[in-house]
Amino acid sequence: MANNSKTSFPLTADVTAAAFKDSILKHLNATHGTDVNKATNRSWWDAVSSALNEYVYNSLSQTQRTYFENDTRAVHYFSLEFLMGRLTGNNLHNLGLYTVAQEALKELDINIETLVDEEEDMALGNGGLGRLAACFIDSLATMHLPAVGYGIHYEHGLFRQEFQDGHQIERPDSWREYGNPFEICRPENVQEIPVYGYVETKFDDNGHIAKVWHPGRVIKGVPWDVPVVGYEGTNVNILRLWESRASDFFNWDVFNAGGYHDAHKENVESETVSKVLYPNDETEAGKELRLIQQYFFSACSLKDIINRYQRAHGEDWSKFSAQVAVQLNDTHPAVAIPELMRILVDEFNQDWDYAWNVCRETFSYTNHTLLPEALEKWSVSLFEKVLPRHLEIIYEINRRFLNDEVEAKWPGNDTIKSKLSIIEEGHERMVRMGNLSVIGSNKVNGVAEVHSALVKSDLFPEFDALWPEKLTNVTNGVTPRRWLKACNPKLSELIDATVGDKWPTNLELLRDLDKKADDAEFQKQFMAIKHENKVELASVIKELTDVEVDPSAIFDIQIKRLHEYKRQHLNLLHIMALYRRLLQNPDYDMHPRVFIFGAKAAPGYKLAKDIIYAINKVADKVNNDERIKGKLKVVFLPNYRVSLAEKMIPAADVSEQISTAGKEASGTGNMKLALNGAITIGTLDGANIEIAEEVGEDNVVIFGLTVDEVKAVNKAGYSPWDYYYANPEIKAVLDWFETDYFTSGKPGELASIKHSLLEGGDPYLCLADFDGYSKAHEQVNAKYIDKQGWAKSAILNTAYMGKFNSDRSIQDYVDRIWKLKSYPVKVN
Ligand code: CR1
Repeated sequence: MANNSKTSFPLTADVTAAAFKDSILKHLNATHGTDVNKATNRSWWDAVSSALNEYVYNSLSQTQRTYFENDTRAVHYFSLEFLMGRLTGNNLHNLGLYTVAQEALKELDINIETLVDEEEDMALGNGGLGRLAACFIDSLATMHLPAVGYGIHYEHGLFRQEFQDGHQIERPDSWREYGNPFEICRPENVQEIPVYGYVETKFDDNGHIAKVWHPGRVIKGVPWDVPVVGYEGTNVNILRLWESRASDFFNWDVFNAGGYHDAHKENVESETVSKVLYPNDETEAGKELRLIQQYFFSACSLKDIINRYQRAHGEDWSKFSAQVAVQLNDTHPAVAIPELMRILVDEFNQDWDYAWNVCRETFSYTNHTLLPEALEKWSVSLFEKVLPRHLEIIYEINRRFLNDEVEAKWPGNDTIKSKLSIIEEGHERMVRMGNLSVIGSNKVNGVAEVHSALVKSDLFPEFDALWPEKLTNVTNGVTPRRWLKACNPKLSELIDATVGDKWPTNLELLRDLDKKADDAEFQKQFMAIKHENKVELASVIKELTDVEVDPSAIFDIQIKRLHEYKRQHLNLLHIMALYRRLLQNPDYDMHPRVFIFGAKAAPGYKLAKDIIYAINKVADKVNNDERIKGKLKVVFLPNYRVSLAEKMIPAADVSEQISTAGKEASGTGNMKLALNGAITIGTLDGANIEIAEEVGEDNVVIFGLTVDEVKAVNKAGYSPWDYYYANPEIKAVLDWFETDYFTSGKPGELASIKHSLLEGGDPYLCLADFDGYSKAHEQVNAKYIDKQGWAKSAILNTAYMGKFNSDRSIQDYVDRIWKLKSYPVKVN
């Protein structure tokens, strides 16, 4: 009987579907005040979440107790973004309760998939950086490591994307409009955060200088805890997200002096801090509010950490850095460095040198990009206005660093001093958050081998010379729990049956699949699953875009933020070239292809939005052109997000990873797609290089300029016009943009793309790489036609992705940076 099936996980081994069903019914009424007759999907979802939370909270308490009793060293992952996606399915899977819940719901006549579709994505991030943070906290919990994620409890996550006549429209995202069953408010841990105001210099009784900051406003930080359930459920860590509110005590003054309206204005301004996530990705925001967000969550988190530390160690700071590691996810939380200095020096009267050692041992920094426009800088005047005391501290950090460390290494060298200074001189003086992060950290890492090498050679060469041990690499990874087990149940089952079910915590076990790569029967099963996943995606495509696609075509997928360096427009140029070839020669030899895109453009990034529009317009034309007999289809799925990625990735045949070499720090979508058996067409950039090394050159299709060649081309003086005149196909396709072929009656609507690639200088070398890309696609086509060859390559991609497990990344962080010990909670 279905009722009696049990889980294989220790904590939930005795949970039957019948018991889980009873628990759902109990919570439907006792927790959510409704009953089977009235319950909506939302109520059922609430009830399932509550039933699930019984196990989560139990493990959460036990985990916290274990860490406390062992006085464990912990890592604190400071990140302005956590792109969590949905939690219900993930938590059920990680607790081993998915099948049990599925059966329980079936008896209640509810389809579990419909139910988990009720949940809004928790989209508190933009792209790779935020999703990486989410994968990392999953791995930390799974590996039983003491860790807290710290971030902002945004009221609105990344905007919801709609298309109107092909144009991107941004709508607000309200992920928790009616509450969220997975978060717990913790009023006992509220913090007060001062901002603005001025600094007073005082002399104490001994004639020592003391600095007193008189803030202009105080913002209240209210923590919300999201339990992070490790695989098998024994350890549950927390993600603590700060919501800003107006501070009560401060408001009284305003209220008494200025009356209701002023007090209300204060409220609104304070609450604005956690209102929205900045939707920019890899571009600097440069806004006062953004700096306040960064300070607000860093300061709340440090106070929280110090409170916890003081409960065990009082004011003995000598053990602080032994207990506390803080990882700065990019420079966004770098203001935590002067904040910890301020706390130690101003509030706890510690000696500067002593405090500085504590800081440097506590912080480490991950760099996620080399793009100059993403390297954060704040004007000195803004800093002075918002954080006057921190600016003074930064000046002092900088003065000591330049006078002592830089002077000792390069005596009298002002050129190097001005390059390494935290302050950039110029008509507007700027605070360089990258330099601050390197100077205040113990380790600095890039996120893939090639990227880390470039961080050393191009971005921070002098820092590397000064501290040869400081700069290091940790290649990114993705959690196989969400990105294979949960999102691709059919393939997971086949893998379980082939190599056993231990792979979700030891992805290297997939390597054994290589023994089956030539086995015709296994190939058939593997490709049959891919086909079923494609059938499912085809119905999602139909539902979202009304376009019919044939699941036996090649599904070629590019999913990532829209950015010139990621070159969705190179993909588009090639699609147009294929279209043209088909028009010119209806017998043009190609297996039917569906090009599928998913991407959001930053709302202020005009060209990125133009590229979305162009893809949608070309799609319209191509999809409705009977002359090409359905050989080519193009779809752009709206509102790309984690939950949509989970539907797309299992259905991909081809993974587009085509950034200009040297620009994509790592990429993580490339790993997810390959793990699910897609074959990469890619440049030698970021983690593509390591993926190619792992899966072997027969199982990827590499093209294009290398990092060194890109440098050489730019040095020699690149002219896109040379390619325009030399290659008639490039010329024809670019000229097409200026006609009204795709925008009937409105010629020139797509001209900005041509313009950026010619007059604009083609900064990302699309035209230089076009020919290589086009030939690489011919290779893909030939490869696909060889059914067995393709199946073998697809299997080997899955088999050889072991390295790209985020557990391996976390182990590297532990070994090279955090030095943590694991504390598995004992199961009684
Ligand atoms: C990089 O562009 C990388 C992620 C995670 C992004 C991408 O290649 O995989 O970080 N960088 O490391 C980023 O968002 C602000 O920088």
